[in-house]
Order: sequence, then C-alpha cells, then structure tokens
Amino acid sequence: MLDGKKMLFSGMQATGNITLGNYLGALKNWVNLCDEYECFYCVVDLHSITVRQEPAELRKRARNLLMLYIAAGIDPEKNCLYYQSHVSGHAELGWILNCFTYMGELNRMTQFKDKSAKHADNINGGLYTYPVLMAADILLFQSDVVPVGADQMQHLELTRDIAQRFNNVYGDVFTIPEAYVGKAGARIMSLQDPTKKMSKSDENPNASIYIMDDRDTIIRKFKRAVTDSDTRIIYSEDKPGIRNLIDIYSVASGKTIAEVEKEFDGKGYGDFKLAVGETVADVLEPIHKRFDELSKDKAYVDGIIKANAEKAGYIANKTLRKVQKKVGFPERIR
Ligand code: ATP
Ligand code: LTN
Repeated sequence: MLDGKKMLFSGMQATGNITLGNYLGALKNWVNLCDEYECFYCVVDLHSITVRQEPAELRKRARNLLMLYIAAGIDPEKNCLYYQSHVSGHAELGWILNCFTYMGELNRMTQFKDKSAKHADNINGGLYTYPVLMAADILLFQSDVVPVGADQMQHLELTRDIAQRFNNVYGDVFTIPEAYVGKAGARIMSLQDPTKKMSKSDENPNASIYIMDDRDTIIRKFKRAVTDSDTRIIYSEDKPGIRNLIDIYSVASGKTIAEVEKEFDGKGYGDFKLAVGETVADVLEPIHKRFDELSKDKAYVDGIIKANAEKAGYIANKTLRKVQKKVGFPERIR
C-alpha cells in the first residue's frame, strides 16, 4: 500500500515495434488504473537483452516506449514510468529469487520454449531465468495487481508460487499478486495467421499493426488480413480470422460483439475490413500526435525519467533491504 492505495506493476519489453496487440491487450487498459492503484509501469530493458540487441537501437526503442506510455494517455505525474535498468534492485532481487525457483518450474514455461525455438543460436541463461526476473519486478513493488495479456498468465502463476515459497520460509515478506487480464483485447491474433498471437517479433510486417503505422498502412494491412471461407460477419470459434477482426473492432470502437454483428449484417468482408482499418487509425491518430510532441520536448521527458527512477528506486529498496535481511546478508554499516 502507498498513500492508502493498492500497488500495481506492469512492464513491456523494448524489443521491436509496439503492436496493436500490445496496445489493446495492455497499454490501453493501463491508462485509467491510477485512480484506484499506485501504478508502476516499467520499460523492461533487462529482459530485452535476453535476445541480442543493437545497443543504439535498444536505447532508442526504450526511450520511444517510455514516450509511448505517455502518448497512450498514462499521466507521468500520477503513474511511475521508468526504466528497469535504472533501478538495480530488479537484478538484485532477481538473483535471490533464482535461488528459490526450481529448474523443473522454468522448464515448463511456454514462452521459454517458443523463444528458444526462435533463437536457437542463442539459448542463454537469461532467457531461461527471464520469468524469475519478472517475478522480482512484481514482488519488489509488493504489487497487488499485475495487468497483462493472457500470454503472461503462466509467468504470473510462477511469481505467486515463488512468493508463497519465500513467505513460507521467512514470514510475510511479499504480497501475493493477482493477474488482471482485461476482458476485451487480451489476445489479439496475427493478421496473417489468426491462430498465432500478434507479436512484435513476427518477421512478417503484414501480420501486425504497429502503433506507429500510418493510416494508409493500417487500412492496407487490414484489407490483406487472412479471413475464412465465409462472407458473413459472425463471431464464431471456427472462424478465427473474422473473429479476430471483430474483437479488434469491438475494443477499438467500444461496441459489443452483438452490436458489431448487427452493424455489419448483410455486408461483406470488404466493407467490414475497411471499417476496422479506419476505426483503428482513428484510435491511433491522437497517440501519434502526442508522441511527436514528446519527441520534441527532450527536457520534459528527461525530467520524468529522472524523477520516476528515483521514486521507483526508493520503493524498491525498501523491499530489497527487507529481503536481504531475511535471507541472512550482513547488515550495512553506516
Ligand atoms: P515479443 O514478440 O517480443 O515476444 P510481445 O509482442 O509478446 O513481444 P511483450 O513485450 O512480451 O510483447 O508484451 C507486452 C504486453 O503486451 C504484455 O502484457 C502482453 O501480455 C501484451 N500482449 C502482447 N501481445 C499481445 C496480443 N497479441 N494480444 C494482447 N496482448 C498482448
Ligand atoms: N514478461 C512480460 C514483460 C514483463 C512484465 C514484467 C509484465 C516483464 N516484467 C512484470 C508484467 C509485470 C512480457 O513479455 N510481456
């Protein structure tokens, strides 16, 4: 608790270009949570180097992501937006929690299996212990809730298990966090293969809408989206292509699935795809504008980075010191 509010933590990797999946599944849901929670939104750059990164590119992407958080509507005065690498407690707690995590648990992580297959030439220890660092992120802030897309549920479960295990040995040190998965948009699928999630690391640029795509590109990509062999706009389990587009349109427009089906009753895929494209472009337009303004205001963004890293560092240290004491590290001499 901080100032009477429950704690909330989430993060995104600064790898690749942020997609519509990241926006609808995560970012968009983050915007209004600060009324109810004390929110920490991190750019998880330590996680990013589990796959090879070009240093200048990583630096640029990390800053762009932090600006995108703000451009998407997260108020940096009311939320703590910072880089994971600016708060050393993440890595320090990560190490300690590694010693409370079993290899059997890590072997079961599906994201590790997927990423190892994708990066077969670089299956490093960081990729393997990635979920433990994520647990450290969450537990460092005594988080009550963690808003994530559905793909992160397994990591959240592991975090809870690690926290519980630690608490069983040392008493109530960590708050046991709950996942908060938004009702809509939790799993946006690829436009080229609707059985796969839309992912920023997808090699085919037509599979994803990137948040920074311009209107024409967005409309073109939706026009080319793979759909099923039917012509009606109906939400159905066995029509994953059109179901995904209905999901996207529904979250972007704020209409229910039934309203969308009704609106396009008797119309064809062509009309529908155009409407989805236009609606998504309308949603993203103000974000582009705000992002451009922020890009030009270096001093403002630098000020946020500095102040928020200090705030996050202060809170993180409180948990870290407690944990260090519990496990038996010698006290600091002042
Ligand atoms: P990568 O392709 O590099 O693995 P990613 O696109 O899966 O990345 P992350 O940085 O791992 O993105 O995720 C950031 C947030 O976006 C997480 O909360 C995640 O659950 C959410 N998210 C990612 N992809 C989707 C998607 N297709 N639909 C809904 N939410 C998503
Ligand atoms: N693993 C997450 C990103 C992430 C995260 C976190 C999300 C790192 N640390 C803490 C929530 C809380 C991902 O790949 N999307």
